[in-house]
Amino acid sequence: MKKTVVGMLAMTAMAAAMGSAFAQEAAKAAPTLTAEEKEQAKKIYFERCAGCHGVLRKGATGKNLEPHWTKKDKDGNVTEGGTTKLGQQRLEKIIGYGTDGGMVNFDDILTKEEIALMAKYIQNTPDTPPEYSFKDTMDSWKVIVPVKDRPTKQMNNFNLKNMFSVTLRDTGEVALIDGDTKEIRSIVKTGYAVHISRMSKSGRYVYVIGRDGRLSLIDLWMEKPAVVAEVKIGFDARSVDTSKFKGFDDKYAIAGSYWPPQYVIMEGDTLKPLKVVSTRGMTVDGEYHPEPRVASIVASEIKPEWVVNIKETGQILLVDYSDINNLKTTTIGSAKFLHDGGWDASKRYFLVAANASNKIAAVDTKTGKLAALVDVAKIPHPGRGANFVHPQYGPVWATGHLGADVVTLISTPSDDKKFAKYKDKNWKVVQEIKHVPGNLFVKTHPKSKNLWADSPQNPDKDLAESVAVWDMADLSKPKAVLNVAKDSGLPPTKAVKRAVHPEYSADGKEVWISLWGGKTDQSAIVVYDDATLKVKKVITDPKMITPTGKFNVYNTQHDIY
Ligand code: DHE
Repeated sequence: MKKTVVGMLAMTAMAAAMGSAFAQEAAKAAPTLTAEEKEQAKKIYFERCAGCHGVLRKGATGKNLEPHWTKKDKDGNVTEGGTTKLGQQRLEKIIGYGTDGGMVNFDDILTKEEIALMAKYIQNTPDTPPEYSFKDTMDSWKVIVPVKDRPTKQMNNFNLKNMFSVTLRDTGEVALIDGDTKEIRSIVKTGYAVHISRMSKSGRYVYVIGRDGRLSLIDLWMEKPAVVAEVKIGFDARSVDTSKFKGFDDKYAIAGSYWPPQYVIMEGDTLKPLKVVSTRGMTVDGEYHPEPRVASIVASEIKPEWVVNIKETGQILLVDYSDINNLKTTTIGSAKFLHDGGWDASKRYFLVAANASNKIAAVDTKTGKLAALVDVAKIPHPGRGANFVHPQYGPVWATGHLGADVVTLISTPSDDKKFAKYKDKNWKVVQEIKHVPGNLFVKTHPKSKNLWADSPQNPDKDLAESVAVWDMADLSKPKAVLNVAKDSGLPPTKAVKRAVHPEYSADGKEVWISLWGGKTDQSAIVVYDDATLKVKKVITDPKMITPTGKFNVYNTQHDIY
C-alpha cells in the first residue's frame, strides 16, 4: 500500500515535473520582464486594464488576455480556433491606438515604453490578484472631518438641489458645479479614474466611487464642500449607493467591488466598514464563477433593501439592511452579464441590462421576484434608462444599445387605472426607435417632452460628437441631431471629443452634455435649453479635464430619469 502511494506520488511528481517543463518551454516564448518591470506592469494592469478584461484576464467587456492567444507560439503557430494570436507588435498597436470593437487608445495615457511593457506583460501568465479582507478595508478607513466637527446646517448659499457632481475621469476628481450660476464651486480629489456619484437620501452627502475602489464622502453643507471620509473597498470598483428607506436616511452606504468580487456595507456618514460579503458563486447556468463582479447597485425606497446586480453570475441580490448582523438576502436568477439599470416610473421595478446576453431583466422589488426577462437588440446599455408615457403604448422605460442602432422602449406596469388598457403590452418591446450604434446613455425628465441619447462609442467622429433628441409626443418625427463639439465653439481637434451622458437640471429645463476630450485637450460641458435645443451655456475651464458622468443632486437623490 505504502509502495503504491509512493509510486503514485512519484508519478504525480513526474507529471508535475513534465508539466513544469512544458510550462517553462511555453514561458520561454513569452517576453521576459525584470521583477521591477513586472511590478510596474502589474500595477498598471490592475488599475487600467482589469476593469474591462477582468483581473484574471478571462475577458469581460474587453477580450480575453490570456497567453494562449496574446502570445505567438515559438513554432509559428499563429491561430487558435480561427483567431489570430497577437504577439508583441500587434498588442502594442492595439494598446496604443485602440480598436473599432471598443478598446480605447492608450497612447495619450501611457508612454511608449509603458505600452511596450504592457504588451510584454500580458503575454505572460496572469498574476494571481490579491484578496482584500475586512481588515484591509478597515485599515484604509479615514475620517477626515468627524461628524461632531461638521456643520449642523448648510454653511454655503448654494442651491444644493441643483448642484452637479461631475466626474473628471482622468484626473481622479469631481467638479461640483452650481447648476444655477454654472460656476465650479469646488474641485475635489477622489479615487483614481473616478466613476460615479450617488447622493444620500437627505441630499447632503455625495458618495463618489473610483475604479481603484476608493470611496469618498463629500459633505455639501460645508462652506466649501470637501471630502469628510474615505475608505478603499477593493482594488477595482464601479458602484455605490446609500440607504433610502424611511427611517434609514443617510444611515448606511454600500459599495460594490469588481475585484475582489464582494460588496461592503458601511456607516453612511463616516464610511466605517461594517460588513464585507463575497459574491463568488454559481452562475444562472449552474457553473461556479470565481470572479463575479458587482455591477450596479440601487437603493429601494419601498423597503430597507438594496438591489445588487452580480455581473457574471446573472444573480440579482435583494439585500435587506434592516439587520446588518443577520443579513437576509434574496437571490434572483436572471441572465448573465448584468451591468447598469434604473427604476421604472413607479420605482417598484428595477430594470437592468444583461448586456452580453442581449436582455433586460426586470425585478419586482415589492414581491422580491423576477418580473420579466425581455429580449432586446445587441448590448443594451441604459445608464439608468428613461421613463415616459408613450402616446400609443402608455408608460415605457427606454434603453439605448452599444451594439445596435436603436433605442428600445419596453412597456412597464402601472397601478394608475388610466393605463390599465396597456397591461397586455407590459414587459414587451413596444417600439425600437432608430438611432446609431455606440450609444451609452438615454435620459428624459418628468417635466420634459424630449428623449435624449448620446452615441460616444460610435466609430464615426461626427456621430461620437453628437447627441440625438426625439419629441416623445410624436416619435415618428425625425430626431434632431445636435453636434455638441461644434456647438461648444471649442477649436476643432483631430481627436474625437465624445459627447456623453445627458443629465437634466433639477427643474427639468436644461440638459447638460459632457464633451469628453483627450487629457490634454480642452473639454467642456455644453448646456442646452431643453425646450428650444439651443445652447444656453458652455462651461469650460482649464481644470475641466475629461468630464464624463454628471449627477444632478436632486435628480440623483430622487432617482428621476
Ligand atoms: Fe461605467 C455606470 C461599469 C466604462 C461612465 N458603469 C456604470 C455602472 C457600472 C459601470 C457597473 C453602474 C453603476 C451603478 O449604477 O451602481 N463602466 C463600467 C465598466 O465596467 C466599463 C465598461 C469599463 C471600465 O473600465 O470601467 C465602464 N463608464 C465607462 C466609461 O468609459 C464611461 C463612459 C466614462 C467614465 O467616466 O468612465 C462610464 N458609467 C459611466 C457613468 C455611469 C456609469 C456616467 C452612471 C450613469 C448614470 O446615469 O447613473
